[in-house]
Amino acid sequence: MGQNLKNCLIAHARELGFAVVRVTTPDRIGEAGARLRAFLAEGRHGDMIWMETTADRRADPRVLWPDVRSIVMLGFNYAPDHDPLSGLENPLLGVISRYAQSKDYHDIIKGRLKQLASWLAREAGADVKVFVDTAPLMEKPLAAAAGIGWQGKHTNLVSRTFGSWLFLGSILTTAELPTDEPEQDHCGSCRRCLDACPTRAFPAPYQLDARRCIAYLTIEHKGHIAEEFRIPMGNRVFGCDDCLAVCPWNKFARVSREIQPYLRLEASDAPLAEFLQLDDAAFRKRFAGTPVKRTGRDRFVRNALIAAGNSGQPDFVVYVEPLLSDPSPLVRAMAVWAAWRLTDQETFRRLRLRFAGNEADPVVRTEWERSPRAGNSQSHPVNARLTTADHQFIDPPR
Ligand code: B12
Ligand code: SF4
Ligand code: SF4
Repeated sequence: MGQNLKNCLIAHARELGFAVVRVTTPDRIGEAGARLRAFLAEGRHGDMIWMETTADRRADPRVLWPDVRSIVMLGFNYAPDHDPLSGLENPLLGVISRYAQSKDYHDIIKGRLKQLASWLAREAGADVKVFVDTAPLMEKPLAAAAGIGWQGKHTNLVSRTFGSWLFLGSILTTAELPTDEPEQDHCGSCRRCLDACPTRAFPAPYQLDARRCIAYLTIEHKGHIAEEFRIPMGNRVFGCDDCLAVCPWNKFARVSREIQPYLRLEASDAPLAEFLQLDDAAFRKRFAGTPVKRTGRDRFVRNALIAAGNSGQPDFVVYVEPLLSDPSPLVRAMAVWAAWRLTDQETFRRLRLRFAGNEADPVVRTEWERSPRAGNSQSHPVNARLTTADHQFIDPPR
């Protein structure tokens, strides 16, 4: 009976567009809870305080729901039809991570999960709860325990059939379903993802310091972005795909048909000039229903200004200049940095004379105190890798 039910569940999940579905139990995430605590103790979650406050539930799904007996883990394929890193070499573009170039994946998956869970509840006469990154669960260790893939050295789940491009979702249930075996680690001696990271966010293989990750800096981080990360960010304005995209297991991935109807042209890589001109209303209109809306306009324009500063295109000053008097200090600070990177000494002095006197915000004032640069930004091409000449940098162990 259990296996029949599971077979029907798998068939039903496939009809709903899920690429893979496997089952585990809540007690199988091994070291993950302890490693989460170590991650939090090191402060690697930065200002994602919600990770701290929900740690007990994350570390053990039975704390979240004591009655849970089985966890159905599902993967939704979003493999791109082109190299997601192709925009990085064009300094006129702002690059948006592949996962954010469609309708918000929570919205794509949630309805399907609910349908599947209702079916399961009916057939099994069991209780169910549905989650897609919406509850304090450790989805990657659960997916690894269910055998969807393994956590690669970049910490994301890698699948032998879908590479790095799976969104994860889960159904918790009181039904006792037959479980699947975990997948083994197939990273071997490869370290491509570790070497590809522009900000050296991996203190060791299989560990991420979120505070250094461009996904965190551009999406989650609400404050000013520290100077050491600005040049390595290149023209990435929302998220980052570098460690995912270089994984050799992606060669087995099949371009996702399921994501096609949800792709949103307005959220694809686009001219930085457009991003720099967004006001609040235009931002909300452009990114409604996509993950990008999460940052709000000010943080997004902050990111776009960093990309402009890295562009080596003095022409961008025409878009940067109006932002020197933007109401948001986050925006003004990065406008000063971008102007400093893009202009010659005389122009920067002129701008400072015009704008710095009215500046009340201490952080923005500090940005204005920079010595004008000799020469212009041509010496810093877009996506230059970090060099000691650019920054004082504390090198994490490799
Ligand atoms: C917080 C979070 C982030 C944070 C922190 C990421 C992180 N790696 O922790 C930030 C904002 C940086 C982020 C970025 C991204 N995220 Co995110 N994120 C999450 C979230 C909400 C929680 C992850 C978590 O629990 N982290 C805490 C750490 C401690 O857990 P962990 O990563 O599993 O850590 C393991 C390893 O470090 C390892 N470990 C630690 N020490 C040691 C030592 C040894 C010896 C070994 C072997 C292992 C080991 O064990 C830990 C426990 O398993 C999940 C959704 C969810 N609810 O699970 C999505 C999720 C992980 N994110 C996702 C995605 C897509 C991304 C991005 C790709 C988005 C983008 N393109 O910009 C990037 C990828 C960056 C990266 N390299 O991880 C997907 C990943 C899908 C997949 N196939 O894995 C998830 C699952 C959301 C979803 N439902 O699809 N994310
Ligand atoms: S998402 Fe980008 S910045 Fe973050 S760990 Fe991966 S390569 Fe590094
Ligand atoms: S790039 Fe290499 S080391 Fe990184 S996850 Fe893929 S196989 Fe593992």
